[in-house]
Amino acid sequence: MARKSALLVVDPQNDFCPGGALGVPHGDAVVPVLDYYMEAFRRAMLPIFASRDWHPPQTRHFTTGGGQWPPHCVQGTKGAEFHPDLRLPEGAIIISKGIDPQEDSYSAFDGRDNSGTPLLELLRQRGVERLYVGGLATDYCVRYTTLDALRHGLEAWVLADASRGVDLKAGDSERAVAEMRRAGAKIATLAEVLAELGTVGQEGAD
Ligand code: VGL
Repeated sequence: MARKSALLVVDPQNDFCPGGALGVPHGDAVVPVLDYYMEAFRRAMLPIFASRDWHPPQTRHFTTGGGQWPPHCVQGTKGAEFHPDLRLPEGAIIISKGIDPQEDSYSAFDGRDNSGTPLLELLRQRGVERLYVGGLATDYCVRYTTLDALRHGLEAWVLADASRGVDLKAGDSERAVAEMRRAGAKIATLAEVLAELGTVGQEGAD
């Protein structure tokens, strides 16, 4: 049996791109790469999820509520919209997180689709065993999401060429990658993933 795969693009939102409220250096560089990945998963007819930070105006996550971050990705604002070059295929499932004003919700596994179903349940419903994760930011949402995926027994692949980090402290992203690897994640780039997708349906044939 082929391992059922899904793609999760994490928080490719205006506020995490240069010029945004919490701009990740070169964060916008992930967008065209994520577009390639999404096109490949669409062609392979595999599920595609896109998470977004979707905060209320007041939350403990923001400096204004005693938290660590300047206000960003407030529901309904331009900053919370996906980057305009992100080409979400039809059928892609949007996962909103950070809605609870008491929670940081870095992980997409804290998020739900628009009918309120949690990400893990959506993955289980689709029989997903392997999750490919890329986006913003390597050292926060990609990291927490990947570690949660592993904790829930999924195989997790981090898309190195489609992720960028905040790097509040120099080296944070490298440390995050090392931590995810130690926890069991694989690190991959587009060429490797395309090769894997090419084998979908053929694995275990021999
Ligand atoms: C994120 C910092 C604060 C992220 C979210 O999406 O990685 N980082 N909130």
